[in-house]
Amino acid sequence: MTYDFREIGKTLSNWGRWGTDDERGTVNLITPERVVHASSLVKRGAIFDLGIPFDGNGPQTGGSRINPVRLMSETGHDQHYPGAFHYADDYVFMPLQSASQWDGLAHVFYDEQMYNGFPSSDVGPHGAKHCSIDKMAKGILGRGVLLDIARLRGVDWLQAGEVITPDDLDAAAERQGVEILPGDILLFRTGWRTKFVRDADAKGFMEGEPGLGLACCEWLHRHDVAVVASDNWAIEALPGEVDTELLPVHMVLIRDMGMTLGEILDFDELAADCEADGVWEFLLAAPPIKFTAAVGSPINPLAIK
Ligand code: UVW
Repeated sequence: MTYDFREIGKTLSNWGRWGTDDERGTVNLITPERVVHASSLVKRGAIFDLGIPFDGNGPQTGGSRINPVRLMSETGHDQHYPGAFHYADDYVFMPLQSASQWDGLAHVFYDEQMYNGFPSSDVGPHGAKHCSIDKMAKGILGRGVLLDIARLRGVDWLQAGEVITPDDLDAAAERQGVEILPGDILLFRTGWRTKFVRDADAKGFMEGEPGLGLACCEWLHRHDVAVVASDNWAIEALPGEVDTELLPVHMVLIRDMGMTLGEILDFDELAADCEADGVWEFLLAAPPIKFTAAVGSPINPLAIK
């Protein structure tokens, strides 16, 4: 199939929708009313940790992205303070994009423009002048909905390059008896993280992946989804549908629609619980760390039912 991602992006553009100076994009759809509603979804006090461990066993294979490296600057030994006091300190060296993370709105651009028409030259060695992740400091929290595409297809995981369509998203919502509402944080499970946990094959995890096809951009726009996140590393199917473009879904969602993307999450425990109790909606709390001028952020996402 031939896709003109620029044409799709133009049709679905949210530039100007929240003002010409907006730097938050579809996160604006999480209104105070939606937050109040999301908080009402906490019924049992059950908390699900959707983050992957920040350590050397992650899926990164090197090159521009490595797994987090943590070093001890103080171990508490050989310290001689007055009285009984000892302390330990550590620090971390890591790409902000190496484990569970938000892709911010300055992370991806094309034709010299990023979301809302800000020039891509705003991003340089010192970071991003506009659309940096710290602009999301008061997010990202709202009604989360999990669509389990792997369960829909009756497999442990989808295969690399397997494209998820709008019909799949509708079919998963119907099977699960859940409705997508404006301002939702949509999580979709491909099983790709499940495969990584089972195989510990970082190269296989990063070489390709199942994920959204370009047609899902219109679906996300039509449902006024605020944020989308997955258990794969780039949201979209790889290899993708456009031979000549690396990540066309990224370009439409981030640059044209102003949508923050969540990557490399782990939904397995949550999905099993949702399958057991039939409740696929919850409060989702995943604020970014407000690194000034950064284009993304690690997250510790929690689903609360
Ligand atoms: C790129 O955008 C290059 O990758 P990711 O979506 O994993 O951050």
